[in-house]
Amino acid sequence: DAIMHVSGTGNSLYSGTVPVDTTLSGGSYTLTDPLRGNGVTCDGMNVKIKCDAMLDLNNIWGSGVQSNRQTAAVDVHFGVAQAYDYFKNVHGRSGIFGDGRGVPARVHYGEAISNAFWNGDHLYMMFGDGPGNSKPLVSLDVVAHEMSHGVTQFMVPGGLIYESESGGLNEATSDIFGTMVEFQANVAADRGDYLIGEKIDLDGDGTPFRYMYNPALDNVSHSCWSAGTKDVNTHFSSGVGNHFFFMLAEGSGATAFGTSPVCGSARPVTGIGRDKAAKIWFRALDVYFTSTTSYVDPENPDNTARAYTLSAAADLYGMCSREYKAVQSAWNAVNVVG
Ligand code: ASN
Ligand code: ZN
Ligand code: CA
Repeated sequence: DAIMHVSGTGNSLYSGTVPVDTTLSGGSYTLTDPLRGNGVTCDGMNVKIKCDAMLDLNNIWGSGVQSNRQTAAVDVHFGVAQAYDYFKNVHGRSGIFGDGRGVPARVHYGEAISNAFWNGDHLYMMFGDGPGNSKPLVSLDVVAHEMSHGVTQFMVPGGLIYESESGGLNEATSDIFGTMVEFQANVAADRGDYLIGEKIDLDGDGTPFRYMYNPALDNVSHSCWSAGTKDVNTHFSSGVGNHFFFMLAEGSGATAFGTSPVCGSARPVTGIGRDKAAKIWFRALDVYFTSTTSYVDPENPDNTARAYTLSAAADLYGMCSREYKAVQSAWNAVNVVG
C-alpha cells in the first residue's frame, strides 16, 4: 500500500480544533507524523506495559471531550509537533536527537496517573490521565516540557544530572521551553503565559503547577537562590532558573504576565524580550552546559548557569550589550551574584 502524509483535523481537550499531521496506510490513518521524523502518538490503554497504534477512518480525530480516547491524543500529537517545530525553526535543532528522528508519545499512560514524564532510558514520552482518568496531563506547555527533557538529555553531554541544582536547571529548561512553545503556538484557547499546567487545573481551584514570574507563589518553589536550594526537589529548585528567565525576558516588578519581585535588595531588571532570552538559554545549554552545571558552585565558579548564560549572551550580543547586562541583573535579582 502507498504510505502518504495527510493533514488531519483534531478536536483537542485544551487547544480547541488543531491540525494534526498523520499517515495513511492500509486504508487507515494513524497518528504518525511524517513531517517530524515519524513521531508516533500511541494509546497506552491505561496500563504501563504497552502502547497501541491509534487508527481512524476519516482523519478527524477526537471530539474535544475527554471520554473520547482520541481527544487527549490530539493534544499530545499537536503539542509534540509544535515543540518539534519550535526547536527546529527557532534554534535549528532537529528533534530530541538533533537528527530529525521523532520519538513515541504514550497517551493514556497507566491508571489515573497525575503526572507526565520523559523516559530517558526507553526514549519515549508518557502522559497520565490524571485523577479518575479525567484530567489528562497533555496541555501544550506540559507536552513541550516533557519533550524538552529529551532535548536536554541529548544536547548537554551526559545530560543535566537530575538531582541537586543541575536537576533544578534541567527542570527550569523544560519549563522555559514549554512556555516558549506555548507562546509560539499562540493557540486562542491557550495563549502564552508564564504558568505551567494552568489549563489542567489539577487541584480544581484554578491554580497552575508552577508560576515562573514568582515561583514561591506555590508555597514550595524557590524564587531566590539560597544555600539550601541544592537540597530540594528539582521541581522546586527550578524556581530560581524560571524566575531568572522571567525577569530576563519580561523584567521585574509589575508586568503583563504577573508581578515578579526581585530578591533581597537587588536592583530592578529591564527585560530584553522572551525571544532573546530563549536564544541565550538555548545557546548556553547547547554550547556550554555540562552535566553538573549548577546555580552557584564555590569550588567550580565557571561551571554555573550564570557564567554560561553570560558567555552565550556575549557570543550573541557582545559583552557591552544591554542583553549581557540584563543577564547579569537578572541573576543578581534571584540572588545568584557574580
Ligand atoms: N512531570 C514531571 C517532570 O517532567 C515528572 C518528573 O518528576 N520527572 O518533571
Ligand atoms: Zn520535568
Ligand atoms: Ca502555560
